[in-house]
Amino acid sequence: MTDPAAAWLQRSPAIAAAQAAKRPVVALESTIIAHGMPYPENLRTAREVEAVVRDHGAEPATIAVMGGRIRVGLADEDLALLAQAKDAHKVSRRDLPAVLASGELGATTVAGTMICAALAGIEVFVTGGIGGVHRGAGESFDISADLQELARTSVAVVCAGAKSILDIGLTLEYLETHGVPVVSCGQDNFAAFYTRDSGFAADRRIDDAAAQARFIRTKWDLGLAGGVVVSAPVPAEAEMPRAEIDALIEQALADARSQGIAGKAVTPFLLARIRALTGGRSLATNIALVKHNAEVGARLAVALAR
Ligand code: PSU
Ligand code: MN
Repeated sequence: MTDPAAAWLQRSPAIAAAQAAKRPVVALESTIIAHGMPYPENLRTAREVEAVVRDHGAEPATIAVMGGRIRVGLADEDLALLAQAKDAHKVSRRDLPAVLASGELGATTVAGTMICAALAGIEVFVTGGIGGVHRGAGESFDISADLQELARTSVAVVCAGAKSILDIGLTLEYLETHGVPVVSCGQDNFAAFYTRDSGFAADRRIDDAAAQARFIRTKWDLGLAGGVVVSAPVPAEAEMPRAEIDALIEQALADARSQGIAGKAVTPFLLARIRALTGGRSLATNIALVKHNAEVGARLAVALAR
């Protein structure tokens, strides 16, 4: 039996070679490039993050939907195209078949990238922050599809926690309900993206990559499908002051409400608004944390490949 999904996947030569040699590979998302950061910082960051993964012994596979294929591993000109595209779809589970079938350009979210990584046999994925339960979700029902994906798709997701544009407590409750372990690396508490400490404990602290790999392999050996969240706090020197960022997040949330922003537009709107309100300082923090996550993720991929 041939796998019908294989026809939709296209690996770069570097990724095909790495996988044939059983070398470690780290998946990277593309929504952060197309919708999460402005040009040209997005392109520079995408290149730098790939370099960090390579420097730590793994092959980076940035994932996007291009020309009717799930592209696993992008050439530099593809990264440049994505970074400047005005018309890239934001591709989560719901959007993937339509964007693929139509041949349009798609940037994959955490959920979308997890699906594609799993199809391509990649176990580790590095991002900035995961989506979660939005504040006020009791009314809006706005819960990121990232959480459902973590519940079902077996990929380890390295992130700097979740932003406090979200309800972090409810996000952790949701992950617990769905059996998704949250491992913290370097501290006891779950990280809060722009700041190191969310004030909420992770399930477990595991600093060492080999021990993280042993834990994750055990979960999957037992047939417990689904992801694992690996939270790594932003490096202290790049952290934003908590009181300042919290106030700006409140303002961004109020702006989203008054402008009637809904659905998949909410997260990109809030990111852009926070960037403007911080005069770009949130972007520097964002870049620093993604690069740090790339290091943590590459070490984990190396350990899992042993
Ligand atoms: N958080 C960030 N930067 C991002 C995202 C989240 O700090 O770019 C993106 C990720 O791709 C994530 C998506 O999967 O936003 C979540 O969107 P939503 O809330 O619509 O599910
Ligand atoms: Mn949403």
